[in-house]
Amino acid sequence: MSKDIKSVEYGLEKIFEGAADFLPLLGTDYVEFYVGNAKQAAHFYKTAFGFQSYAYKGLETGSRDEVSYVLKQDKIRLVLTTPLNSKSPINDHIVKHGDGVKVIALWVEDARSAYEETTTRGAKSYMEPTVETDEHGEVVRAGIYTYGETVHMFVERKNYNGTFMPGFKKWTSDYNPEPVGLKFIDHMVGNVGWGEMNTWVKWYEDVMGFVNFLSFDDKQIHTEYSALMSKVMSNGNGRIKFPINEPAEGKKRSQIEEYLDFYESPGVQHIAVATDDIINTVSQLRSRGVEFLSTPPEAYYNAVPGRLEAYSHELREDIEKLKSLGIMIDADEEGYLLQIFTKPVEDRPTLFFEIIQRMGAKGFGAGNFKALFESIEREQALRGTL
Ligand code: TYF
Ligand code: FE
Repeated sequence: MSKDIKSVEYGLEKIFEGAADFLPLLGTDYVEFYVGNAKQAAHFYKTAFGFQSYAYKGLETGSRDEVSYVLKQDKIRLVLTTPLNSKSPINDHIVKHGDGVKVIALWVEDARSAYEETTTRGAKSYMEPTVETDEHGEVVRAGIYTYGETVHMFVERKNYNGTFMPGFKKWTSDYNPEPVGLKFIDHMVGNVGWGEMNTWVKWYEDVMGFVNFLSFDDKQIHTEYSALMSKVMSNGNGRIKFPINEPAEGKKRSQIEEYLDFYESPGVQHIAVATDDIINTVSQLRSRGVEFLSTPPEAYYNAVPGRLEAYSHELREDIEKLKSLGIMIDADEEGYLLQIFTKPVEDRPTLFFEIIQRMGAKGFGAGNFKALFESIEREQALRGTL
């Protein structure tokens, strides 16, 4: 694993050396999906993933062209948006990409400054600073484009104490499935085209002031059949982490290429959500019908104790339970991590979720890449896309 770590110490309080402070980010504010049927998507994320009803806008609130459901689980907010007529530009997004992530919203102190600092550094504007108000105060938002048609929205809410945002009403429902223990977004990964990874690495460095703190090349990320490259970008306080993947030549089709073919452009590949009890979270998700990639083979689990011993970490969880749920284990100097990946959550093989529990480790599961990618290839083979 090649590490160009420029940080003194990774952590919420420590600022990476070299990371610029012209764009202070407080965290992820929300993730907005454009979907074909927001009502049904909301039901799915409540029933299957344990999200809670939070806010709503639609015909009842005076929104004539689109409907949005906001779901919440601990710090995570998902917004599911669908058009109400054929004139909405949201239709074009859905026609081209299918259901997918349109907006990765970032929580800031000052949205005008965030817009100013990034657009003067070359960001393409999506939305100029816009103030929305209601009786609970004001929210200021501004947006810039990143890869593909994906957008970063800067959200300033220091003068707002209502539910979510002006234009939304609180959404209460009689149907409230239990949360499954999802806490916050650990990282969100973007897939970009052939030869474009370094362009986007530089974009995150120059425009957003991020640093590249981990890199994996195709010699590290490959199976017998396929390959990819990945670089992890982080902001200065480490709260926002965006790995960027690019396909690489292999004997067969890279999973990144498959994504690009079906999403028909670069876009968000996976959302990694953190839990502090992955055994319970994954048991719940499985019983609610969430589909995960096939379980790694016996040989994978046989190698786990050695991997942990190499770094003198003691596994606190029961390995038999992890194995029966298909959860993978990776270790590095600082600790270990537990992770598992869902199958794509729509019919196109595009967006999927990762469930992750960090036990000190700050990496991305490089030791699991081979088992993971072989599992993805088994799915690709079934789809005839390998
Ligand atoms: O975010 C990561 O880097 C890990 C591993 O196509 C990964 O979750 C990397 C590439 C990929 C799927 C998972
Ligand atoms: Fe990941």
